[in-house]
Amino acid sequence: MRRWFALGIVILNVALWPVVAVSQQTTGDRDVAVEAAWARATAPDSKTGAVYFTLRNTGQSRIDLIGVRADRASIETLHKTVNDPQGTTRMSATAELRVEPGQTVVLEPGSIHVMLLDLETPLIEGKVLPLRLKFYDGDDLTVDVPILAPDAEGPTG
Ligand SMILES: [Cu+2]
Repeated sequence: MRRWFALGIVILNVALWPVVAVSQQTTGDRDVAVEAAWARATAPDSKTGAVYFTLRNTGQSRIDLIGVRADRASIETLHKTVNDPQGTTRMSATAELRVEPGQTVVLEPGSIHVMLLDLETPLIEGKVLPLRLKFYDGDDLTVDVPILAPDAEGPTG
């Protein structure tokens, strides 16, 4: 009995790895669209990864993204890449991401991204990483993030 149960879990896990080109989801009481989510595959020995997506506010009220969670990382933060006057590129943590009604925020390389630290397993090309987004009003949203090639520049090219 227990063995069959375990097998069921394995089949369910396989079913949860769909090939998703674009993630677009909307929550119930408010309009949040997460589009074009993607991540680069990571090297086998790498403990860090980054996730990018477009966050669109199609509703009437402000959206505050206050947290992100991925099961395979122990720390997830919102980062912003900045170039200081000396020409050094640094990443700094951003506590939240605010999107006003009608606005769109694009997370992309060299700019805002979700930083995954202390990854338990590498991000493998062709797989999908479920990422939970937590909003200030208590809503959360799970996005299936397609993992692209290590040198990918985005979901379309
Ligand atoms: Cu970062």
